Amino acid sequence: MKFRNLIGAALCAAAVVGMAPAHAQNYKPEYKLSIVVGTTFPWGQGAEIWSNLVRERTQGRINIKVYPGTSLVQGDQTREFTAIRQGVIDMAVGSTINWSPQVKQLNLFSLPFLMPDYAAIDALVQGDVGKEMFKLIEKAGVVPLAWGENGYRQLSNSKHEIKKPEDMKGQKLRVVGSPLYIDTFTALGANPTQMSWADAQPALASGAVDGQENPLSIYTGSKLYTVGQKYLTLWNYVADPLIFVVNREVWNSWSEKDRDIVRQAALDAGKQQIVIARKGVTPEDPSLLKEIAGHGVTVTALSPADHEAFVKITKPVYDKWKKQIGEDLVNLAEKSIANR
Ligand code: X2X
Repeated sequence: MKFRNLIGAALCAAAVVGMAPAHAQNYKPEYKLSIVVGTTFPWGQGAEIWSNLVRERTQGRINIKVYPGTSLVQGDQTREFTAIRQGVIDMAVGSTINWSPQVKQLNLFSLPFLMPDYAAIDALVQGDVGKEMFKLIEKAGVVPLAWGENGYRQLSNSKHEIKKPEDMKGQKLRVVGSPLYIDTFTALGANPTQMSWADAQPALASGAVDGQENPLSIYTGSKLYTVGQKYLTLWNYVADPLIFVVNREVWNSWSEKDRDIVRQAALDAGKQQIVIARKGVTPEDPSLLKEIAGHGVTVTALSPADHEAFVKITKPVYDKWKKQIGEDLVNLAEKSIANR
C-alpha cells in the first residue's frame, strides 16, 4: 500500500470511529445545567432529580451541576435558549415563557385562558402538540427530551383585591417573556413592564412595581407575601410547562447508551417533577393555599361570571397571537383540549 493510500485508509477509519460512540475520555468533567429558580422549588427539584439519576445510572460518567438563578446568562432568562444553542449552557430545565422569544410557537402556552385544567395541559404536552413543539425546538438547534411543569400562573399585587379586569387598572405589573404578555396585560388595563426574575424581586420589595404573576410554588418559595404581595387572585390564565433539554454538540458527544440513559432519566424526572409541581394547589390537597392564607394574604377565587369577563377582554389578544404562533398549531391545540 502506498503512503497516500495508507493515509486514505486511516482517514476512512477515523471517519468510522467518528460515527461510533464517543469514548468516556471525551466527556467533560462537568455539565452545566441552567434553571431560573433555586433547587428547593419544584422546578429546581426536577433538575436535581434528573442530575442525580444521570449520575447514578452512568456511574458518574456524566456529572451534572445545577446552576440556579440563570447565573450562566447573568440572570437574563430570555437569553437562556440562545446560550444553550451556543454551548454556553450544556443542559437546562427551562420554561416555555423564557424560550418563546427564540421559538415563537412556544407562545402557545401563554395564550390567555387556553388551558382550563390540568387535563388540558397534559393533552397538549403529552400529545401531538408536544411532539410538534419538540420538532421545532430540535430545528432551532437544541435537543428536547421531556416535559415538566412550572404551573398555573396566578396574579399577586400589593394594592388591593383583584376580582374584575377593572381592578387591574393602572397597576404596574412585572411580566417576562414575549410581547404577548405586554398585550395581555395592556388589554386588561394594567401597566405591564418586562423584567427578569432576578430584577423583579427587588422591584417588588421596593414598590417599584405593584404586582406580578407566577405559579404559587414560586410565590411561596420566594416568600412574596413578605414583600407586600398580600392580594392573590387565582385565575389560571396561563400555565408554563418546563422542558428538559441538552445542547446538540454535547448530546452528539455521548455514546448511544448514555443518550438513552439521559433521555430516560429526563422522562422519569419530568414525571416526578410534575407531581411535585401540582402538590398543594388542588381541591383535594389545598395545603399550599392554606399556608398562603396563613400569612395574612387575601386569596381570591373568581366567580364564573368574573372569569368570563377576563376571558372576554383578552380574546382579541388570543386571536392576534393565534396568527403569530400559527393557526394550524393553535387549532391542533384547541382540538386536543376539546378531546381530552
Ligand atoms: O420569571 C418568572 O416569572 C419565572 C420564574 O416563572 C420564569 O422563569 C418564567
